[in-house]
Amino acid sequence: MGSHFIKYILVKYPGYKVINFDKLTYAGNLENLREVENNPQYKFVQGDICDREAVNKVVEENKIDAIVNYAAESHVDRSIMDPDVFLRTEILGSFNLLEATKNFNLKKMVQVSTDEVYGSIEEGSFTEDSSFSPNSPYAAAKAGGDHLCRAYFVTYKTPIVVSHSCNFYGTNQFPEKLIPFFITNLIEGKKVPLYGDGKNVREWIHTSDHCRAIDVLLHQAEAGNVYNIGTGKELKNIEITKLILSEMEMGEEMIEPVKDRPGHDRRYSIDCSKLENDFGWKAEKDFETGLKETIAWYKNNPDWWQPLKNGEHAEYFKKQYLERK
Ligand code: TDX
Repeated sequence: MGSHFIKYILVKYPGYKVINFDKLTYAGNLENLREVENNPQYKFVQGDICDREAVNKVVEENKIDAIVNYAAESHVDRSIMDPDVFLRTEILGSFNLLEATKNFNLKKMVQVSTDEVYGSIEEGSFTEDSSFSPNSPYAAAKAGGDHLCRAYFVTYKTPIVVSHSCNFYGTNQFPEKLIPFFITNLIEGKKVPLYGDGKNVREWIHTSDHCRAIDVLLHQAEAGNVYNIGTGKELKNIEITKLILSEMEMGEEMIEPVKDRPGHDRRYSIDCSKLENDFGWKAEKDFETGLKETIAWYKNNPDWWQPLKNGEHAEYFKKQYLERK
């Protein structure tokens, strides 16, 4: 998601200098930024937000005036297998960025967070005033980082805005998340493992709409505010699976019902009227169109995802598969 935002900002604000500070974990990929690597307004610095000194150095040396925190370990299944790195990145990493924002008097920090911190909701939608009730180690770690953001604003008036977004989809997404995982499995002729009864509900936003929302928060939102970023486009996993199958002209025999994810949240839903009322922001990308484009991108770019799925990460996918059998 961070690479989409960098490309978006460089086009929209040609005078801005963008520093991409990235640890390049398994999910980071400089290929995604190949088209801007020679742009004089863009610079890549490899580093970890958990490393306080490295964060301070990059902020000071580049006279950074704003931070957008896209850095996260983001995959729920991995957080169930191995939560340690999630806690460090989401909590300690956010803490280091908040410290830098405070100590170097930055103008703004935008925390990119998730609707998962609110937990599961059977009916209705969470607002920005809903309390946190995270259910996975990933969600609890994100909630920890977000609580720190709140505390820094209340205690130090650190200029922080927190965003809670629904599920992203689009191109260049590591092929472990539901949509790219299912698309790439089907391209490879493999079945798609649907957890539990397949009726868990998620709300979906295209990467382009998310970029527009973060742009608004970075430039217009008042410090101390929290905003939900959603689309209202709620779908059961089985519905998405059928849409993908139909677009790829394949049948439902490709669905493999598997054991449920432990602690699997039933439904996420957020009310994002605050974002619309304050700034007139609305999602623009129609889900069916965005999904078609995403499928076409994965079909046309096997060189991007095949090495990720079948190379050094093959072990992860195998382990996941065995867990769910
Ligand atoms: O193989 C699968 N089968 C399946 O049924 C996978 C990978 C997922 N699922 C289900 C689980 C979820 O109900 O699909 C749904 C979506 O799963 P993920 O893509 O893993 O996303 P989710 O668990 O909803 O979390 C995501 O949304 C919030 C992101 O991974 C987070 O980073 C984000 O903050």
